[in-house]
Amino acid sequence: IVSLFLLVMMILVLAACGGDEKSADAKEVKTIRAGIGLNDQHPQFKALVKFQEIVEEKTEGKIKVETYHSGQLGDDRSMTEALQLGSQEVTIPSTAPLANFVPEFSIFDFPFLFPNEEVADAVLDGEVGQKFLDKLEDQNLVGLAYWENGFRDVTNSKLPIETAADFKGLKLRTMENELHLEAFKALGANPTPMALGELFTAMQQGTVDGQENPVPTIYLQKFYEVQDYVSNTHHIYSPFVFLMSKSFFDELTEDQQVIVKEAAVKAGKYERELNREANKQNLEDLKETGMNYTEITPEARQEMVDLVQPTIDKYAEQIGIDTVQEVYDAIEKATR
Ligand code: TF8
Repeated sequence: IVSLFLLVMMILVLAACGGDEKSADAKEVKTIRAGIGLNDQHPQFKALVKFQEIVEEKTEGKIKVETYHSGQLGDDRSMTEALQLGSQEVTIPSTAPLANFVPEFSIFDFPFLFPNEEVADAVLDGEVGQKFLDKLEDQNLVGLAYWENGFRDVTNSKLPIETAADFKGLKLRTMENELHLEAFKALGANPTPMALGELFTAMQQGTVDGQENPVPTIYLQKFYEVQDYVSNTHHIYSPFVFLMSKSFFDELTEDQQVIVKEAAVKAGKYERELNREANKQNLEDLKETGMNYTEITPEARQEMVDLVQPTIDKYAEQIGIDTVQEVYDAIEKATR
């Protein structure tokens, strides 16, 4: 009887230990709540579903991904804060609101920085891009990949914008980012920062005359219902950053960390592809809605470049000339 008792005890102790802690962790199912501001028609959401598929398949269901769109969990800024607190696991903001957490991210929002998407890909996916992602760790955030929001174009309800002079006095919504605010002041506009979720109503009620966003957003968020004019200013290339809460990331096993990282990169490649198709398709769609489309001449664009240059210089100094030069060098190298 004593030996039977010992045997039972041994089995119980072994069962309670269940091997080392890591494999105990691996048995439990973890849930990623992933939220974005745009709606479920946008390439960003379609690619988030791709991320979900890859992660759930590769982890054999050990990590579950719940997807939320249209700001159901909040806007870029509040969701990023939720990641810091560990009450949400994933969000994919533009770099502009992220600059409120890591100021250096403002550099990617320098007007007219990237000449085209391919150069942006090379710089962001390269060593320089990674250096910026590393800066997020101090903020309890992990940057897993760059996705694409894209080149931003101006829309409004007052007049076709052809030259810089047309910005004069225009009430323009900007993202919550100081550099954006100052750049539009330099162009002569009257900018107001606001979260994306408030924007449609603000345009509808005339609180603002216009806004600026990439074409897929203008079309898919139905801004054409309250805006008459769109110009291809392409004034800023807006990257997205795929963010994960660092406290959540640290709880994953090493294998799982590799899986989420690779899934974010792979889904990001897919997102960029979809987004570039959407850029072309949705511009045609916008014209079909009856929106008035204006192409900016090279001369008019150069005038805009000259007007925002002092703002760029000011922020370049704040960020640090060496850091800025590194980005400029990487752009030059990728452009050659
Ligand atoms: C903006 C941005 C947004 C995105 C989205 C909320 O204008 O371009 O559309 O950051 O994730 O606020």
